[in-house]
Amino acid sequence: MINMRKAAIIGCGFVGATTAFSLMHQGLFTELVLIDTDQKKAEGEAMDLSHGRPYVDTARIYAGTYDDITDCSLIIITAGANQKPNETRLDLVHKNVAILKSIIPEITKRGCEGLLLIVSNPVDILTYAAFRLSGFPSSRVFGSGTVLDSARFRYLLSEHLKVDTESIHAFIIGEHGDSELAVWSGTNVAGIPIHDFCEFRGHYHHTEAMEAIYHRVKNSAYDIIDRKGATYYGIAMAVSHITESIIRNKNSILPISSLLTGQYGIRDLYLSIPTIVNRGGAQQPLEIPLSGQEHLALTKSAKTLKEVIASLDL
Ligand code: 6V0
Repeated sequence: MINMRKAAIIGCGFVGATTAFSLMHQGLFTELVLIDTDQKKAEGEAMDLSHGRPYVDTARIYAGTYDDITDCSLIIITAGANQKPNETRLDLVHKNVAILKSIIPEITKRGCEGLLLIVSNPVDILTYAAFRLSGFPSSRVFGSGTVLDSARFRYLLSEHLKVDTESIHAFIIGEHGDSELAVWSGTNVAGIPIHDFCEFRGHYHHTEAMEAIYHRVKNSAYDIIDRKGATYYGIAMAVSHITESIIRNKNSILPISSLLTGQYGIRDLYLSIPTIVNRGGAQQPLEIPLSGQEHLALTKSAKTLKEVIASLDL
């Protein structure tokens, strides 16, 4: 039996602990289990977080074991090495696939029926690995994908145009990584195509502005890691946002990493395209319109990921 108000976080480093903090504030769960190979770290985080319980409408939060997760509705995996300066996400692949191979059997052998949300990097490859290793249907296995990148994109556009992020409709799709792309052709502000809106706001150098914004989005993690060693607040809020869509059964359209089954001519690969998300997980990856150039960039992104997957023993 699944308990919709119970979730687990596996990996209690920067991202896991910050995600727990963010989820506590949302009040979606009555029970939150923290698991880490470093049991003392998980205990310390659970103790620290629990001391805030009088101030939030949440959750018993505790350091647990895999036996505690059998009835969880959602298992968030944030275990694994993070990027060091000058490392790409793809550099982490072998270390983190090995870690995933130790985690997934612990989940499957307990007959857990919850959803798996993968956050560890390289997230698209690890989500594919989790799908293959778990044998779960693809709707139950998905990654945080480019939800964070799309938030970064909307934030930068909102600063550029001086309008609320909520009025900006824009997606980053493809790999959560160096080959991701901005869907400029569909970007709009309150339904007004982006270039027209830019001109309303006095911006006319579209090519330069698009280049600059895209590069800031793509390099955000490098820029943050360079300054503070890791990124975690933004991703924690992105994970909470995805979680809310699941638990509140919202049918939100989010660019999570989901299994492509022929969309854009790509199949048997996880990458991010806008997908309907609800209580059942990743319901329907949507083939949104792309320009010819964007389609080409997506195909290239897919090729990069396929090459990495081909080098793995899954
Ligand atoms: P961290 O602070 O080093 O924490 C990793 C944690 O995982 C540590 O506490 C480890 O003890 C634990 N761990 C390692 N192996 C296992 C295991 N087998 N079972 C349980 N726990 C284990 O890293 P941080 O929290 O900064 O990053 C975690 C992962 O998230 C990395 O792969 C990052 O690259 C990735 N990120 C993903 C983002 C995204 O947008 N998808 C964004 C930021 C980071």
